[in-house]
Amino acid sequence: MPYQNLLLEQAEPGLYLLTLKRPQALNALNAATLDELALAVSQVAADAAARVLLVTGAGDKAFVAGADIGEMQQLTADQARAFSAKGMQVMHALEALPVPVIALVHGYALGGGCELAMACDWIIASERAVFGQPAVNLGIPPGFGGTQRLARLVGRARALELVTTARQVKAEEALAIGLVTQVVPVAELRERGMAVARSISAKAPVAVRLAKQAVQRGQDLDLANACAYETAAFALAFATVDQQEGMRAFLEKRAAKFSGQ
Ligand code: CO8
Repeated sequence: MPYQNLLLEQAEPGLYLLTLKRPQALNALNAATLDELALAVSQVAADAAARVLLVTGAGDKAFVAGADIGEMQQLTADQARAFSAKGMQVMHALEALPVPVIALVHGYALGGGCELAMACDWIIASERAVFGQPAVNLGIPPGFGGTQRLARLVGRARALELVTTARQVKAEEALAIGLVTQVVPVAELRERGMAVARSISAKAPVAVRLAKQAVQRGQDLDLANACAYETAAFALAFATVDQQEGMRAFLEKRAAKFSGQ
């Protein structure tokens, strides 16, 4: 699939790597990039053999430096609503992918870039990563889900502090507040992401998908219904060949060979 503003490759079978690539604007998200992102996400969604998606930014300076300010400047309120809705749709689609999605953030992840990273299932950051929601500096609030996903990740008070002050957060603080799950040296970021992706792809694929769904759906439910959802997912796994294989392999003291069935 020919993309202008991103690269979608299978680094290894089932392991997709999506790289945002608009060097002239530090990979900022314009409407065309959001359209391509939507297409790329649907391409991964359509591949039953997909196991993990890694999302990163090209160049050494930025993951994504936000929504494209040049493009946003002239928007009317109606156009701004449509632009926000388009961004929201892409973030939802990314989040709804059945496989784990991991953001690899090596530089600036600001505004829409931070929102994109937060729409991934988790974030691995390099020591040079910088996060922030600077939209209020531009006279707007966040518009791609930042107010909501940030609050869910780091809590209401911290989210409010960050979106109202536009304060930037470096990698170590991002780790301390739960915005990222680990911080690694810059040179190791991609390999660390690949290592995590390989470890996931060695597990039973249906179980991984069921686990992701249960965590995600459960967050929007009360505890009793969320646990009922988990029970349903757990039961479903017992209809798979891989459940038989996984347990048999344990009892036979050998490594499991999962087929995805
Ligand atoms: N949009 C467009 N162009 C950008 C953006 C951006 N977000 N960020 C950087 N660029 C461009 C710069 O204009 C510059 O272009 P040029 O070389 O032609 O002058 C080039 O990228 C390099 O940037 P800098 O020279 O500024 O690089 P520095 O290393 O000096 O600074 C920073 C790097 C700190 C990342 C700086 O570029 C910066 O502050 N960028 C803007 C960050 C920002 O405010 N992002 C948030 C935007 S708001 C948002 O994302 C809300 C999303 C929801 C919107 C919904 C709308 C309806």
